[in-house]
Amino acid sequence: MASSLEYSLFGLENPLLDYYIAGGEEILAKYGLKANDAILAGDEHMGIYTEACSSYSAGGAAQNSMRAAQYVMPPNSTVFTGCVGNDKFAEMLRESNDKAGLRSEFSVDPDTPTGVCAVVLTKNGANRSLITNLGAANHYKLEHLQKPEVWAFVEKSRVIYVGGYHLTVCVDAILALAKHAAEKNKPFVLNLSAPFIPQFFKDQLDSVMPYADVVICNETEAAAFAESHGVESTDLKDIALAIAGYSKVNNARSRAVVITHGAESTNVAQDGKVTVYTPNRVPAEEVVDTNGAGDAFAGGFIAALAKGQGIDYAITLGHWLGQECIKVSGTTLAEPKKQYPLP
Ligand code: 26A
Repeated sequence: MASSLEYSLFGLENPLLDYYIAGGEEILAKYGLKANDAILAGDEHMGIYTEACSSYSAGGAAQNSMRAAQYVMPPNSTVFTGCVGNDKFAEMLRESNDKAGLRSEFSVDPDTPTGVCAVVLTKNGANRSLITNLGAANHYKLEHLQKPEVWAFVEKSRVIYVGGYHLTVCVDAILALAKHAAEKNKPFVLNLSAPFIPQFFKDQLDSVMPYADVVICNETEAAAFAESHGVESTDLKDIALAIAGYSKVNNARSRAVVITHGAESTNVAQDGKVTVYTPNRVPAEEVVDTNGAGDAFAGGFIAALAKGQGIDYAITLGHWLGQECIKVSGTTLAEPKKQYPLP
């Protein structure tokens, strides 16, 4: 029998293949990159995709979150869309999503290669620099989302998750999902994704923000939001309250703003107050690399919402998946699956 959570979680963003580059610090210097950042590749960065690659794995921030969400949900709970090319990398993404139990509903642009993200790890994986060439992911269109066979999954969903990185791609598709969520009173969850989104895609972000029932970001994205939106404080609690107070379309739900901060406490603002949640520390000797920790956190958070759980549970499950992610290389989680220790 199908579970009552069947396709309860719908996600949209950029399906990317992560391309791990060997060479750390030297590569950062060669291409003028920051040790911990996420950027869109400019012409000056294109050479990086011809550097020696140590491994490939499925990436794309929201696609990672959706795989993480599926990790703690019954089979067939999650479906993800975005645009890929007609190539080997697209096949690798489909295979990896299939393996994780995440349903891929990709649109295919046969003329453009699947998007790639060069990942440069330094300081034993404590820092990661992400340089994305969106390729086909940049060609996602509203028409694909509106196809009856795709929109049926939107209708079926209980929670909708959009990675803010998609604000550079197709705001119309994001707004269609956001409006559906508001009409049907489903939680619409938006991740700010990277500092460059509130900095350089402010108008796009501001057009979607009124629909966001939950905003997830980390401390650097929160700071970038504050700076671009005239929030005169560097205190994460003040920023969380300011984002929560931004105008809202669906007033049947008050907005929750979740600001993660690595191993430090997570601040959650809702209804004019801030609650602080402290994650368990992963002992240093167990940390393999922190790439994808924030994606895994978001995955746990949205899985909990789809299961009908409240914020406390969602944060705790998010913290657990984030911790499990950093104990494993890349943006993946341990196989065979670990069981979430709480009921
Ligand atoms: C538009 N950009 C820059 C991006 C990304 C991205 N996912 C979607 N759009 N830049 C990096 N990532 C993904 O972030 C994950 C780590 O959090 C990488 O693919 C990586 O898997």
